[in-house]
Amino acid sequence: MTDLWWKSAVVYQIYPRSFADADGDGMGDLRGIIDHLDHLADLGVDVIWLSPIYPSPQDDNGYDISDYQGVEPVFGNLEVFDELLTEVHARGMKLVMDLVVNHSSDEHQWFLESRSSRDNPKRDWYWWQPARQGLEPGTPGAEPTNWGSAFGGPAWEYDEKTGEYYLHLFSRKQPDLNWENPEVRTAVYAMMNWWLDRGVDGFRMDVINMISKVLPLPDGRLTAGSAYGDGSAGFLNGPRVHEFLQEMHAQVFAGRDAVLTVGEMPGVTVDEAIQFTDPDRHEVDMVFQFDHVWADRGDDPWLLVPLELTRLKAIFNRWQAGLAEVGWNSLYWNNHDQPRAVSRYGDDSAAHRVASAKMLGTVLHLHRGTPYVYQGEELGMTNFPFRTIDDFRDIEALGQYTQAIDQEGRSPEDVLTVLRARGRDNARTPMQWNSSAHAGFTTGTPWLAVNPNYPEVNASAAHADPDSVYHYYRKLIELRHTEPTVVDGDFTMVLPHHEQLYAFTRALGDTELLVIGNFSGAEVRADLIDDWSDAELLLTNLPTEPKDWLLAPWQAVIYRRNR
Ligand code: TEU
Repeated sequence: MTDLWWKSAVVYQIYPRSFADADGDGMGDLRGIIDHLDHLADLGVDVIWLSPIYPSPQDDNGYDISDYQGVEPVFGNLEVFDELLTEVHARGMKLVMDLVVNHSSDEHQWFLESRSSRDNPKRDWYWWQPARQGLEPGTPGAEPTNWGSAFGGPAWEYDEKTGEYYLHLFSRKQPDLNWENPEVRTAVYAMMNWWLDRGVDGFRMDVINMISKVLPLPDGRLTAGSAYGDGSAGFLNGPRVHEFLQEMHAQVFAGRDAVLTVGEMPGVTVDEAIQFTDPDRHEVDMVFQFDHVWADRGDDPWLLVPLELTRLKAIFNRWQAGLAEVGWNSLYWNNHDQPRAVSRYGDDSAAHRVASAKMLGTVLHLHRGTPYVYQGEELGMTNFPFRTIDDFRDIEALGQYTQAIDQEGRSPEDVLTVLRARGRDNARTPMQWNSSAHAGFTTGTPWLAVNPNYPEVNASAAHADPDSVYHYYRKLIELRHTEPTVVDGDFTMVLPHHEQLYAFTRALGDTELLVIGNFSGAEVRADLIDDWSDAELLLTNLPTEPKDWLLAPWQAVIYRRNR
């Protein structure tokens, strides 16, 4: 058995504003979470990751924090937070917080001081720079570098009061903290220790591989059709990131053995991930990388590329092989930034929604790594039928829409087609609890519309139906808890070039598991070279077992045999 508890754990992510509203203001809250904890305990998850609940202007739904040591009043207060923590622990689960310290809100006290004058002691806590040499400050193109922000527009905001620009890789209300300044790091570590002393069980660290920047900040490569340079080489996995994380470990995590640390790292490579998660290096426990959710992305961001299963499998295979000896990865299809997996990589039509949601869960949960379930995934929740841009609330969708149309000459319909399929609001529609008004999410008016399929797709229907996605996920989670091969077994891809079937084995000691998922709406035969005829069927998502290895549309199977 493994000594690192989180290797056999399953994490459930809650996006608080969309989970459950107890006070009727249309926005989820901490009391709403407390009311629904049994839904999670019965599912069998070990850890809850809470997206940000701190005071925030909510420009990016809480990923813009104006006070790291409090609770946003819309969500509750510290007293209710402590109650939540107690209730989570009472059910044998852990609670992990979101740590957003690449940037703060522009309304954080630190930034208010920093922007107040050039000689303020906190000036250097953020990235302030003068206009590009020879250019008039505040005029187009005078930004210190050509970087674009993730949410559209330049990554620099001109501040007239002091005549300089500040850096924001995300919205202009999310200024980047300057990690080169040791005072910033000390303040962040103190805040983290404060939460851990309060009893929280760890942190998911937002874009933590962006905290170290290349000095001096370099211009990015310009690509055809894009208004800004790609600055990522200047801020992804920068020169001091390992040093900063090791320092954080020493200052915060040393001696706190049971905590969990997860580094969200867009663009991290396998080799870097090994370094980040090698236990001997004391950085983070696992990475949260993006390659498999970018598998349906082409060079042109405003063109939908259909999923090629062989591409998806090659990505997973590379990560499974790369971290086989040292390092650890997160496993996820969904989170608050991704469209719903059943609509993206499965089939959300009435005929196949349930089967394909279970198939996706089977394939994911049987890999090596720590699986994450994002709220609603356990119900097979789907993308939302967005019509116009007015249906979206996400700052990323709105900002990118404006940039693509106004600055890059795209057609609104092309951009909308991609946002409907990939937009983050797909994941953020309210959790569907039951078939009453607004899916039981709120008695008020929900901040974002509820998916109209809630009369059919909801938790109370799922609890009552033994064949629901929910009860199937329960079995997947239980399998990870009871079958060590799922946790520690070696991974081998089978049929890597097959275009419909995703097949692999896991092996540990005498035990070998075979997993096959049919990623298509057709019947497909698995032509296995190995003889698995004596194996025992552990789980399948359909009423009948395949005959002669003929898998029904979206069927998944898990077999076990002794070697
Ligand atoms: O997201 C990190 C990130 O890289 C995003 O750009 C994400 O890949 C993109 O939005 C997908 O379309 C984190 C948070 O998870 C996200 O919600 C925040 O908006 C972002 O950081 C800034 O804090």
